[in-house]
Amino acid sequence: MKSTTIRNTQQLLKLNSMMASLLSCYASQPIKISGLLDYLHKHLRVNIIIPAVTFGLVYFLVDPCLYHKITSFPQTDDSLLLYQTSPRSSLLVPYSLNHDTLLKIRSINVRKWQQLHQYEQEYSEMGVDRRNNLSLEEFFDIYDGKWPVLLTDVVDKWPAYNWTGDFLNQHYGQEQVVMKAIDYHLDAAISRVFSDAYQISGDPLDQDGLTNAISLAVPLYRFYQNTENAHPKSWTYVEDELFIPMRPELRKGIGNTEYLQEDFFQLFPEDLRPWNAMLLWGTKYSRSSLHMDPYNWTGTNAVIQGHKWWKLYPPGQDEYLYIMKDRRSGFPLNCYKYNSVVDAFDPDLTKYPRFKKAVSIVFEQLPGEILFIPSGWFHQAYNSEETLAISSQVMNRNNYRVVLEEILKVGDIQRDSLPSDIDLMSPEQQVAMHDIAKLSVHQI
Ligand SMILES: O=C(O)CCC(=O)C(=O)O
Repeated sequence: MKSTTIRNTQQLLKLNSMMASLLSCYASQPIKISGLLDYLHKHLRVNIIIPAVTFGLVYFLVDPCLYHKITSFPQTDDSLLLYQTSPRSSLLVPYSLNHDTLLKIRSINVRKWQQLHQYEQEYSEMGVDRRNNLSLEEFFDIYDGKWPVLLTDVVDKWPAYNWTGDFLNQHYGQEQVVMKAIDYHLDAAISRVFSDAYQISGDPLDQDGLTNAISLAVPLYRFYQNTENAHPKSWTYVEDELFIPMRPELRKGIGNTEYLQEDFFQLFPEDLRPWNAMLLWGTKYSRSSLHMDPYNWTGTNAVIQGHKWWKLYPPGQDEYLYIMKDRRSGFPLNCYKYNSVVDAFDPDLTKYPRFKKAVSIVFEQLPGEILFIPSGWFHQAYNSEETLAISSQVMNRNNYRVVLEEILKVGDIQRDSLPSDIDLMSPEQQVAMHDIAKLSVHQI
């Protein structure tokens, strides 16, 4: 037999992809090794035995079930997309996200992309990359579900990019919004200005790590009039999940982007889909709580105006983050929410000493940029000036398993009511087979 070595990247990658298919087949059906080798030999026209075995070993050493090639998705030219779901992660048993595994997948994909590019592409390992013109394939391989990224050429195409405070105030000034108000000293301007507002959350309290936080319903113009009065210990933040979704003319202002097009939440009946355009309009010094998103989805945050600072905590640090237990999100399906009692931008280290050990990546987000936050990452945003932004989320090939687990955790859908062959189905079928519609609507 003529022995040839693998000469170029394309061959290598093709073999890579075949090995991935082989592994996914391995999980579900017996393999006839001799037939398989004939097949590979015919198609690659090289002696693939040694490299194939080497690759097989490497894959098994990294993680025997890292790769699952899901054929039901549209494939790119060379069918190289590898997905991070595992054929052996049965929906019939609890699942937890493994950040180390995801980093291994990422680093293998980084090598692939470094080979594909003729130049050296640096991917950040301690910070966040700013990217434009990013292909969908590179997005799924390197970032989605694995590492945060800022995209700089998405938001500027949305009509919403032209929204201003004046525009919102002019058209919606009289409409009620949900607004968080913080007043550390209670005697500051804020408690006087909003003393007649409808209070949603009861007495001021230390809420989600923020001292003396109250949640109010106020006409938008009241917030707008008061934006200049912010103080480091006294500020306001419109955080309204429903304001945009309830106004189709505003909802339309948020353009489609290819990175969010695959969204399995759209398979849910409309009344069970999480609202997906949260209005975030905050004064200087305002901030979110430190939290991980409900459903553990991939979160997005598009800054229209202003600047945000972020602290993002890679998964696996729960012991340092002082996470509140048994809190529910209030979204349809009412999945758990995961909020910390620590304000990462002003932590009380005497009260929460373990927080010192938490490692985060810190960066600034500029107007016109959209941030993608992977499942499992705790995060907190701080508006260093008055800032207008919209957050959203997606459930796709890279996080659907994690999101389904969150839905199962709530317990409205019993795991043992799932069909026994659910693991053999495509992700879309699995999501639909949860039959969120029938199983939960009756019980909510
Ligand atoms: O911009 C912010 O305040 C953070 C919003 C956020 O983290 C979210 O919507 O999950």
